Amino acid sequence: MTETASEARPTSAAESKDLVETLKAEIVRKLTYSLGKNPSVAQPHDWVTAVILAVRDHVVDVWQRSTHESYQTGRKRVYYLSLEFLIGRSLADALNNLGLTGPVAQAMADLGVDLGAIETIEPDAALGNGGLGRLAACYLEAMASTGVPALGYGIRYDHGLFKQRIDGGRQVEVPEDWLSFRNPWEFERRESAYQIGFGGSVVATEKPGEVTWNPEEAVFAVAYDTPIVGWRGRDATTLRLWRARAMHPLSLDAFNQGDLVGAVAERNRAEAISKVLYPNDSTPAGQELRLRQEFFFTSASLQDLVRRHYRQFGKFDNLPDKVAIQLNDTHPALAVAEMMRLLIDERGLSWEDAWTITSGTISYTNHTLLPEALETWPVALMERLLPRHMQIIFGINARFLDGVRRSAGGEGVDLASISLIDESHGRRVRMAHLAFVGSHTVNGVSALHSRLMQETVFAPLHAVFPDRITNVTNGITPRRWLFSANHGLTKLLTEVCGNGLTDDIEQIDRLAAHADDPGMQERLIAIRRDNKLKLAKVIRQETGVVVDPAALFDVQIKRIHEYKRQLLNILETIALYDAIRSEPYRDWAPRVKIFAGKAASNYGTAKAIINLINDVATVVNNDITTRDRLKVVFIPNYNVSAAEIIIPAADVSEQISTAGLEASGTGNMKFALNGALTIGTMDGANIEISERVGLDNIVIFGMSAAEVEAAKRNPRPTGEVIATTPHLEGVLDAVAGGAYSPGDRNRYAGLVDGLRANDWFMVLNDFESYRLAQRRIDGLWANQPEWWRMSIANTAHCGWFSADRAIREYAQRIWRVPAGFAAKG
Ligand code: 26V
Repeated sequence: MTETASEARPTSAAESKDLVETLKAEIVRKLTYSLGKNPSVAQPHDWVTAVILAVRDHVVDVWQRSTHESYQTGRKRVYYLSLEFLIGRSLADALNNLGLTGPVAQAMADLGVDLGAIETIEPDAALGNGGLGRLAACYLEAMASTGVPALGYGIRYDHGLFKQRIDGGRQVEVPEDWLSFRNPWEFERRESAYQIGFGGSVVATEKPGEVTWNPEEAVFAVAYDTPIVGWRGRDATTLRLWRARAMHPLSLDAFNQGDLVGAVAERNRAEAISKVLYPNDSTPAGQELRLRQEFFFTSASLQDLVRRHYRQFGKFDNLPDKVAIQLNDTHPALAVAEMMRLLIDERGLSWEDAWTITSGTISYTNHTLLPEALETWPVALMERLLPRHMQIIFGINARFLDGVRRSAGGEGVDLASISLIDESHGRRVRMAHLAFVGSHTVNGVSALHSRLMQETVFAPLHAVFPDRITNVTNGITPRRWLFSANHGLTKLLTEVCGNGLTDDIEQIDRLAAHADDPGMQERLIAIRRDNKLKLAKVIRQETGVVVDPAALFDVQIKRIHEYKRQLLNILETIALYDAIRSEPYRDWAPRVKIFAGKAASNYGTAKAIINLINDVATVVNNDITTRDRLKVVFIPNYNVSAAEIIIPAADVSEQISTAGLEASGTGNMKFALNGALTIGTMDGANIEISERVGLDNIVIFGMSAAEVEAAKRNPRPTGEVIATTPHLEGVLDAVAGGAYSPGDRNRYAGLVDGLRANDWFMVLNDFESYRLAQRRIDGLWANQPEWWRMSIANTAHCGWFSADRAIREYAQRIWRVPAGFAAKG
């Protein structure tokens, strides 16, 4: 293989001086000729853009070589279809992977600019809501790092996830505008545009059995490509995002009649498709625009890959050998019907051949079992918007149900439960069933989640296809979440575990031998302290609250959701506050309770929880009795960049979802890898973390998934739970009575009434167990050598949660594509 960017990194001082000079020249060239700015008048924003453009050239070198190579060798390629990619900033990651962090910083310093100070100008690309979108971003980077040829397909939203401001303790949503300064990473591909149809009718052609779909409306999907470079610049993947453009930007008829609004109506309607990301995690919006988004990007992506394949091979029967399509949740589930349509209607294949190819190519990842989160679309809406696809779905369903009925034991099967159409709620298409039936493999994202898929939501389908569901536990990229985010720890780790660590993160287990070494512990304490000082500065800037870096930093950062139980955390915080006030002279372990996260704008309960956290913060932070022992902060506008600062500074990681409801979690992995101790339930990937770090290195509490199930079937009266749980009544009464909202005493009456009426998420049931677990944490914190022994065990045993490992599992067991690079680089 040819020498690549980071392998070509300088070995001598002279070479590195040359490199810095070259980079300086490249950056100044971009500033001058691409931005038209003279260095003497360039603003920080111009400098960042110039650096990105210069670095992008290095990425492009890698990208073109690897794309060319995979094309030449005809290797199988992975197409990752995802409505969300939560990328965050890209510069630091790209520099890090190219081995250019130091040289570029030096080049900028020579030019009189502090790179660290201006990097934060790059906007966060927030084209995702949370875990599902961040996972897609980690996987694109990990595919580039493990040498799996891949393309990620999604939508280039003009506006990503809203920005969050906290105003008087309440969340206010502000539109996000990441493209306002253009996006220097992307390449617009005007030549790669596809027509996407909607509505209209299906008519028979003169050939018997053949039909054509005549859409009434069509929009263009225009491609924008961003290269994602992998570790050591050995390979790169492509993120191809689609933008909707009108076929006719202006109606001249309307214009000539003076109807200026009507003249751009078609354009507005078309371009609405890629206007904004749905903040879709309170309830699926169920709106037509969302369905249009889903079909828009699915169709564009499939047309693109089908065309590319045909151009290269001139046939379709080998599609499953050359193409693996991964559906990131059901959002692209229409791929099953669209692939059938493309192969049958546009390429003339038979139904049977098209089905063999479609189901041999597609696989599907499920990311949640919450019944209210499973997508369904009204048949009537589908018939109106996608009449041909609805026909195809009926066709798939009829053949599927028929096949089951005729199979051995088929008479006993409850066909209504496996049907793609839910007839009990006014005829709706079950997108998860469609994805399941149209895929060769379906996976969950943690061991527990995959097992629950088999036992609950997909049990009837699992009985028909017992080999289809498998598990691939999620992973995170160690490049961003350890090497980039935590320089101090990375330096120590490479010293202790060897330089090979950065190529094979699982070598991190060599740290385990040093768990009891006081010298090692001292160094880790110093690193954590530095990270906490940085975070304390951010907290002060963002909230005005001064926190002591010597205190225990206890962190819960994630989307605000009842099942994630921020409410349990804040209620226990109140109990702790009461306890400190009633025994002010006890030596309480000083704590800072740190929260961050966004609530969907239409999710009232989640917003009330944010409000409560802020109200509790106001009371606690102004109370002189608890001043040195307890602080509560809510950091506004949680995003990827905030996570990169917060996680390396955490002592405790809160992973306290109601067991059975968090499919995996990935924040839990990032914290543990950075050495935080987890307080968590036996849920999602927490279980696998506990298995790897050992039960004596994690603080587990609460009901198991099975216990939650049993309690839901046979609920204990909440009055009884409250009466038998110490401190709980007092805490609830205080919140409900307005002790934390003196200006509006009724503010939380509804929230507390809700809990008393129905403790669906087991907040009351798990309260005491959680409180005791927190007091166990206090005890551990008091014994610092023990604490740091545990912390070391967490870092040492979490290398397995690398996205590289996850990608290798997908590559071997689902995609059947060889990873280009072995574990060691
Ligand atoms: C959607 C909805 C909509 C209805 C109400 C409840 C609800 C809850 C969650 C969602 C989002 C579902 C998709 C998702 O983001 N799942 C997350 O995927 C991560 C990556 O696999 C995983 O780590 C998280 O546990 C899982 O919640």
